[in-house]
Amino acid sequence: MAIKRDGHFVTFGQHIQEQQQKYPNASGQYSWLLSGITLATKMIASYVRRAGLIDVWGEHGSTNVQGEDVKKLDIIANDALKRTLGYRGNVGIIASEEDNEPRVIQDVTAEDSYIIMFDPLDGSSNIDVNVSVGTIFTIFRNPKEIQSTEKSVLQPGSQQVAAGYVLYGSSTVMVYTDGNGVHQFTLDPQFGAYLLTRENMKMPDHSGTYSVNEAYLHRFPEPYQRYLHWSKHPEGGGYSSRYVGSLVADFHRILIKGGIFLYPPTTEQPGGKLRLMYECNPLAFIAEQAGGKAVGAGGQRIMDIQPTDVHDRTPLVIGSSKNVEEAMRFIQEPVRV
Ligand code: AFP
Repeated sequence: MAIKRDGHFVTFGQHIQEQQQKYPNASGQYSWLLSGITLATKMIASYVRRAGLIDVWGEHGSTNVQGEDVKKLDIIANDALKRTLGYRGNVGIIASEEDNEPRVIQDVTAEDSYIIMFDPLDGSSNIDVNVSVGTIFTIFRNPKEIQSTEKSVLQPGSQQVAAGYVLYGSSTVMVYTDGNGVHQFTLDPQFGAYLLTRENMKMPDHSGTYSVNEAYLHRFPEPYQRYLHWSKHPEGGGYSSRYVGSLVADFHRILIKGGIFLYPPTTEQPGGKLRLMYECNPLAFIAEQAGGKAVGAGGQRIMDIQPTDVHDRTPLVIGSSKNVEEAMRFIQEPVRV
């Protein structure tokens, strides 16, 4: 149910304004930027909802910088975000998982200028079979000193100002944090607004569910194999498993019900598959704000990893704090394959 305050729904915009009132010097520029994200994700949601009726299923016929086949909806989602954010005066740099290079929108060095990074449509191989997909975004401050684009963008996740995702699922929900807790907003298609539906979300600290592409078990380093064997064995964890294959959907379930998601190193991709900056950092920020944990190779905190390239990848273990700690007892040297 949408949460009411003084008998009224709380829109995402109102929530941001309430937050900003805590900072008397806030210029309002930040909420202007966020309105670009909400507008773009409403546009994407409207396409997702009509998939099958309009021509958005299938391949676009190109491959992206990651060498993956690009779907028509990937392009639509990427364009929607770049268009809406490109016109926001306070956006300095935009970096998209789908694009080769970050794009400098304007050379802004003012204090309230931002770098936005996004995965426009995560899980896009699930679109054609009507399974949930999502948009993930993260926001950094543009460093005031004039630097190269690369240097400005390559900030560790601990520097994130805010992060969030939109899950186009049974309803469209946006989960957001700016370091003051995690809040969920649900898109009301009648009002055309995101309304507050969960406040100060906390992840259960343990659950008996793990999420991993277990078909790749033989490609994982041995400690991961041992952990997964223990997890399902009746004399070990005795856990159940769920795997959607859209990170946002798998993570959202864990945020609400608890559990653990793993994308380990594999023999083919010893550095992991998931992108540090577009996928792992934003979800790590949300997980930690909700009381969970997110670690990469060797158990390093995801948000402490210094990126060397905007398209860096990392192994990921994320979820309820006790589940992640439990997994880490098995996974001592995860990069050895
Ligand atoms: P796509 O966007 O190509 O569908 O990839 C989705 C994803 O990046 C992430 O959302 C999933 O968790 C992960 O890849 C699934 O990867 P596997 O298909 O290798 O399990």
